[in-house]
Order: sequence, then C-alpha cells, then structure tokens
Amino acid sequence: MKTFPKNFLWGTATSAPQSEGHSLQNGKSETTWDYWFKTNPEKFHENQGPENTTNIYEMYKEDCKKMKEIGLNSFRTSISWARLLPDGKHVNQEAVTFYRDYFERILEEGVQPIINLFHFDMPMWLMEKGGWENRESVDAFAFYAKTAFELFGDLIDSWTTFNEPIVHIECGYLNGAHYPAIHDFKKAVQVGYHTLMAHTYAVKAFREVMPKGRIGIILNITPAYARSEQPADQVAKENADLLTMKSFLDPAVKGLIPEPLIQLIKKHDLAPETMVSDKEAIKENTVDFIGLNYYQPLRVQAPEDPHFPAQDPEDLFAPYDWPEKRINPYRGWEIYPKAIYDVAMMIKNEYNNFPWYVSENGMGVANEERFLDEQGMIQDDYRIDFMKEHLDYLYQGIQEGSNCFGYHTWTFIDCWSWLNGYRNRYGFYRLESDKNFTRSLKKSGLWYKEVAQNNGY
Ligand code: BGP
Repeated sequence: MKTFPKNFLWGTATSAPQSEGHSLQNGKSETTWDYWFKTNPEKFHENQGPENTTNIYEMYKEDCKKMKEIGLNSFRTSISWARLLPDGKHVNQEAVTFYRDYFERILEEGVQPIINLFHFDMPMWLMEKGGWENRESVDAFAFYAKTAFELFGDLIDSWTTFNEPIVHIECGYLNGAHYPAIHDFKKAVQVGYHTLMAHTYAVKAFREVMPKGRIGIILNITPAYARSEQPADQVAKENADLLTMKSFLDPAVKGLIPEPLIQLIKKHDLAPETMVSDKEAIKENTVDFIGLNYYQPLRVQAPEDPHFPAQDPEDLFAPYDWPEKRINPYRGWEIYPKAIYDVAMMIKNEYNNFPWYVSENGMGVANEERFLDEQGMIQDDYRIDFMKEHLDYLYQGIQEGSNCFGYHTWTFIDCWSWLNGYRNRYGFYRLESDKNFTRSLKKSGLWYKEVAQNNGY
C-alpha cells in the first residue's frame, strides 16, 4: 500500500470558461473566446464554442454533490473575469451571487476549493486595448484580483493567479492556437512580461486584503530532456527550461527573473519594456505554493540552422523526436510518468523544497464511447493505469522528501477544450451533451474514490 502524506489533497481541476457555459448571459461580457468563435467558428472542432460547455452555471448544485460522491477533498476552478467585472470596473451582482453559492456548496461538501483568477479568458474590452501587450492590463488585472479577494476572501483561502501563463503567450503570439493568433516573438516576450507583472501585483493585492490566506500560481511544466550530452543540445535544454519554466517559476518562488534568461532575451533583441519599480515588486511578492500541471515532457535538440536574432523559440531549442517515445494513442501526447519524479526532485533540490502540488495530470481520449460497456459505463482502465503510473513516481518523490501536498486530475466532468471542443475527454464523469448534459460516472471515478478515501492505493 502506498500511503500519501496526511491531509493530502485528492482533487480535480477545471476552469470557468470550460465548465460554466452561459457564456454571453447573466451579465457576462465577451472574452476573446466568445469573439473568436463568433467571427471564426470553423476553427473550432465541430463548431463547438464557449457557450457549449458542461453547464455548471445551472448544474453546480448537483455537481457539488458529485464531488463528494467520488471522494474529492479539493477542487480547483476559476472565476471568469468578464463575468465578475463585465466592463472591468463595475461588479456584476449576479456573478457574485452565483460564485458565492457555488463556493459555499463546495465547502458544505467538505471539499477545499482552490480558486484561480485567469485561465486563458481575456475580456474583449481589454483585448481591444491590446490585451497583455498593453501595460494597462497589469493594473486592470490587479484591480480584478483585489475585487475577487474582497468579495470571496471570507470563503476561499487558497487562490492562484494564473493557469499556465506560458500557454496564452505561446498560443496567442507564436503558434496561432489562441486569439489573436499572431506570430511575433518580441510581442510574445512583452505579453509574458506583463503577465508576470499582473501576477506580481495580484499577489501584492492579496497580501493587503488577505494576510492569512495562501496564494500561488499554476504552471504547465514540460521538463526538457536533451537529445544528448553534447554542449549544443545541453544549451537547447537550458534555453527551453529558461523560457518555458523558469520564466515564471523563478520570479514566483525566488523573487527574481533568472539572469541567464535576461541575457538570452537581450542577446536576441527581445527585451520587453519595463518599469524601474518592477524588480523590487517581483522580489517582494513571492507566492506561498505552486501548482504544476504535468502532461508530457519536452524533448529538445540544438536547432540545425537557427535564425539570429531568434524569430521563434525553435531557433533556441528545436523539438527532438525521441525514438523511444511512448505515445497516448488517443491524444498523441507522449506518456512519460518518470518526469513527475524528476520535477519533484527539482523542486526539492533547486527550489528549497518549496510546497507544491500536481495541479493537473490526466489522459485525453478521443471517441471514448467505444469503451462503453453494456451498463453504459466507460471502462477507462487506460486512464486508471495512466494515473497510477504517475502517482507511483509522485509517491517515490514524496518518499525522498519532496514537499508535495496534493494531486489534482484534469478533469471532473468531460469539458469543452478551446479549439479542440469535446474531442479529447478527460473526465471522471462522461458528459452527454445531447441528453440534457447528463453526467455518468466512468470506472476511473470509482477507482479515484477509493484512492482518495484510503489516501493511497
Ligand atoms: C491544459 C489546460 C486545460 C485543458 C488541458 C487539456 O493545458 O490547462 O485548460 O485544456 O490542458 O487539453 P486538451 O483538451 O487540449 O487535450
């Protein structure tokens, strides 16, 4: 039996834009996702947009009971900025009523909520002013954060500022998967910098409003593994870690932007506009914990013929097709559970054993109906095996002293996922959108309940 530490969090994660629905109703204003879907629906898998989610807005009362049914003792979701502050300034009272009741019911079930502020859902009014490219976004976000802490801080004591900040930077400004879908490395760095400052000033607001609470940030961790020990491949690994991981991890935990990252960015003429007071603000506003989302590693090699100055991250670290790669055949992502152990050791050894939790881990599967049994239950043994393998490595890391306090899976109920719609299913509950949003338990949900109740397996 592998028993996890006392009070270990067994939970799941989701986000407001992927679960609430009512995307243009009840006072919520447009986000970039609503706008993009309205103007380019063909980009979205099977034309499914942000209105088309799990409908938690209407169904949260029964969903909170379901959290208890599968033994969760914690749950992460986010607040929608555009719902809470539709014009960025004035509070939407309907949103306050909804979130308060939602959070109270989660708590009534004995489940600890962790509430995140931004999960890729930029309000359109701010995007029209340049979004994260514009320094105004830093103050706008800090105001939103402060408002949320004031309105819900009596209920919620664990908060996070951003989910996977690297993703809105990379997808919005480099690879075209998120609006505004442009390709501009220099802008991507500026957007990243403003995001970091928005995070920093949100933490500052938190300390003022909620001196007793705990705040963190959630990062997608794709640990880089180099093709070889050759110096050029090792430089590629170093570049990948600096850009995709340390760019947020070091400021959040250590209170500084790593010097090699500053030098790399300068060398390639990518330096963002900054303010003199920023450095001190970063130093003073470190977090209490971090969440790390882990799905797959990054295999890298030295780029063959890179542009100078770099026009793309691939000029600094190129993808490497590792021949031994094991693939999730239903989603195409690499499966490499040992990375969880490596991450656990890295946080222990390089970040002074900082408190952290696995804030997302899970297995996406397309056409999951093919695994339905005669009783109508999805027999997702592949998901159970996937989670067990990752938990084995997490357990090993904890045994060796890593300060990990929880494990959250992606996700609770199958949810809408950006351009991918419902293609990849991750939930413990299957969503049947065509049958009044019926949620039916999968085999993995039953398994997770046992794990959570036994605090191990
Ligand atoms: C994470 C995001 C989630 C979710 C998940 C699954 O990176 O935080 O929002 O989308 O990935 O991704 P997908 O549905 O594309 O397989």
